[in-house]
Amino acid sequence: KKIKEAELGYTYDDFLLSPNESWIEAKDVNTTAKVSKNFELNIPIISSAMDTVTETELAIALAQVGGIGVIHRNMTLEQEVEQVKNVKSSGDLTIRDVVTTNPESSLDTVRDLMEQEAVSGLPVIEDENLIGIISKRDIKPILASVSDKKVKDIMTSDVVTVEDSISPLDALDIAYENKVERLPVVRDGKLVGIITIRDILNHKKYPQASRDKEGKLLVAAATGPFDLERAIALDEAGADILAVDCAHAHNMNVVNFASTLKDNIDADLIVGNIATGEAAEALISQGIDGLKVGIGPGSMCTTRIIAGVGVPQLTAISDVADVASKHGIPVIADGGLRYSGDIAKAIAAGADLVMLGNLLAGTYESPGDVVVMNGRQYKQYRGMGSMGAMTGGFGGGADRYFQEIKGHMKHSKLVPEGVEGAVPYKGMLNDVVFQLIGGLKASMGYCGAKDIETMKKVAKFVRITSSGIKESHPHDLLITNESPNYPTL
Ligand code: RVP
Repeated sequence: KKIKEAELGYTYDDFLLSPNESWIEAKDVNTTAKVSKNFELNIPIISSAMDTVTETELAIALAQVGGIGVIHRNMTLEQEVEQVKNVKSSGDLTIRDVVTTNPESSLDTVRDLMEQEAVSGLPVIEDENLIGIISKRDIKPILASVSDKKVKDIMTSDVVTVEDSISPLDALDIAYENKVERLPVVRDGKLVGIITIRDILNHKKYPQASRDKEGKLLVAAATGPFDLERAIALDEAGADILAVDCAHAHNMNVVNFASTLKDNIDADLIVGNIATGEAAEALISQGIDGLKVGIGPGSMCTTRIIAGVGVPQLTAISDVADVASKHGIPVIADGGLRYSGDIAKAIAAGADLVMLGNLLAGTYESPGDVVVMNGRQYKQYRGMGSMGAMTGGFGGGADRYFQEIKGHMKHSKLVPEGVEGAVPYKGMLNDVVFQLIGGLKASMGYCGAKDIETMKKVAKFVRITSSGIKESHPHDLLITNESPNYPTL
């Protein structure tokens, strides 16, 4: 009876999306998606918290193009805090560590300081207050002649300053209007930083970037299901979102601890992974801000083989989304995505966005070096439940799978649920993301969906057979020129 009553579970290859009547062009669709209660992204992509996927560099690159990275936790608390801070400060329009001078300084000293620090202007500070600004241009003609003038004699005292909360566009307007290259940022007469035109223009290079209210890049960070200390430290370091990283978040100890974590942080809290509507209900009742779905679909995951447990991913997404949508909680489809078409199917099944491991591993910005095998370039990609990740880091792999690493523990005492491998080197992340989002937009055009919410509503699935899959992939030819969005391993 148990077997007879068992439901069929479906995944990406079991369906295609049916083309709909459409009044929308791919180029006009809006891919804005909610990642958690309080944060929205311009593209529906979040990177996996894995030690071969997300550290500072990838988190910055992904936030610049409109997604968000989750810094992994297979490192010490201090290292993870440092990485979060690095992402936050990288996107800050305001330079906060400013080199300054004082009114009594000699011009020789100022020139040397400018050269040493490679800056062309210095704010002048007296009794902690900003009283002027001096630039290389001001001192050059004077230094050509013998002079005993001091900073106070030639500085500009009528300084154009701005507030901390200024937008890049307003800052640019003010800089142009006043013909100045740098704008000191002042709070109660005191200097808190400086904005330069160069930084404003750099900022404008990434119009899609995911930013907080102060203009800094958004970043998420992984924490253990019971690691309150790490959660608080990451929150204080400025992480916008914390992601509880756990293989089975319907474990009731994890569920119960979620509200303790939530009560102790300002950041939004995403919890996962789950694969059923009941798990979604349980976690939502704890006040969490986002859910992560996926038990076993990951490309390097062996949970379904080792434990025999999991739910094919489209069924899991759909079951969780049915519950989450009633409460307005975003759903992240985590793992198993191989092509841009899978992203479209995940959203059509009810996900708000996708979490990518494999598709972002192997980019220039992912951790690790490129290796060459048989004349092709690869980068390492391994599961956080693999033997290497559980023993090679700081336990961030092991406790995800409720396993404990003790000093004397040998490999033979751990039961891995993931494998270690390599993926082809893919080049720069923004090129990879461009293809993925291009494919999603094409799909939304076919389905007649102007935005993600509409895609969830109007996209229709058609069930296919193994012949359908065969027909879908390129067939009956030898691929002679690999396509950037259809890699062959
Ligand atoms: P994929 O993108 O298919 O490579 O899957 C990535 C996801 O797999 C991660 O976001 C995580 O949820 C899951 N994962 C990570 N490690 C392991 C494992 O060792 N089993 N699984």
